[in-house]
Amino acid sequence: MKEFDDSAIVRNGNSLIVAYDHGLEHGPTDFEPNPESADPRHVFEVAKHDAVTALAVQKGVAESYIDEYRDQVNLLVKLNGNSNLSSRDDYYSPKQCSVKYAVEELGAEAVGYTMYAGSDYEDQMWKEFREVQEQARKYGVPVVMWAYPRGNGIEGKSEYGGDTDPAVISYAARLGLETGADMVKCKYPGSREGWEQIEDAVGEMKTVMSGGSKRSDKDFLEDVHTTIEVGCNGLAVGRNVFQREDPEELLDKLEAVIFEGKSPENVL
Ligand code: FBP
Repeated sequence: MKEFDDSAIVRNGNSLIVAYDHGLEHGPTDFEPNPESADPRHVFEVAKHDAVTALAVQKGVAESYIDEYRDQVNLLVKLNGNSNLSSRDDYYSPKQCSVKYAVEELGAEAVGYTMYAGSDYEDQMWKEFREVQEQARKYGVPVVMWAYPRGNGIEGKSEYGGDTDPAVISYAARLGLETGADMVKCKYPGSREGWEQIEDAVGEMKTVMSGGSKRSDKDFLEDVHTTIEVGCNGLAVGRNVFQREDPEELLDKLEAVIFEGKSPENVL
């Protein structure tokens, strides 16, 4: 495949991915703070912002809207997903779309896959991911792993420090390197040292911070800037963008922090 740095979803080594798969992952409740965000067209319009290097959506949303936005939005098709309605004995995110379909039919520039390392279903997900990664190489598109350590294998252990435990997050990130991801998307572990631990584990592989629930511009930009300072390659963000009534304003600030290396104090 062509070098990841030359791919459409990277600019000057970094990425700002707007994630909009929440209708599947969390349901319409995530659209309540800003009801117009329930309309995918609204988020495609937001993703036209210069700062955004890709929009991550599930295949159905891509099918319905991408033709209209192809020239202005780089498509990242999220290949698997898991609703809040299901009741399983452990975390599993079933695959809904093949790489072939994403690339040939939808024109995806990149693909994404959630890996719940630590789940009892981990083996099944590795098998799916292996197919995804090898097909992605065949088609020359980068693979972003949503690296989410969750499940019975870790959550019951006495040494587990919760979902911001840097030891567990960096292990999950390392699995992305080991299995051939081009980029891992990780939850912020709560500190600069925590993100350094992630960077120490992943070699040259790219990392992006996962946005999380909506917080103030200041708090959000400080976390983003902290990660960028220690080697992170950007952000994959959903709620902090589409739950705002004026997402363009935040995207302007994120552009300055992620691509121009500015500090939050300089942009707020
Ligand atoms: P946010 O920035 O809103 O956290 O979105 C990133 C993301 O990974 C989405 O792609 C996904 O829908 C959601 O978070 C999953 O969050 P969680 O599994 O923590 O509920």
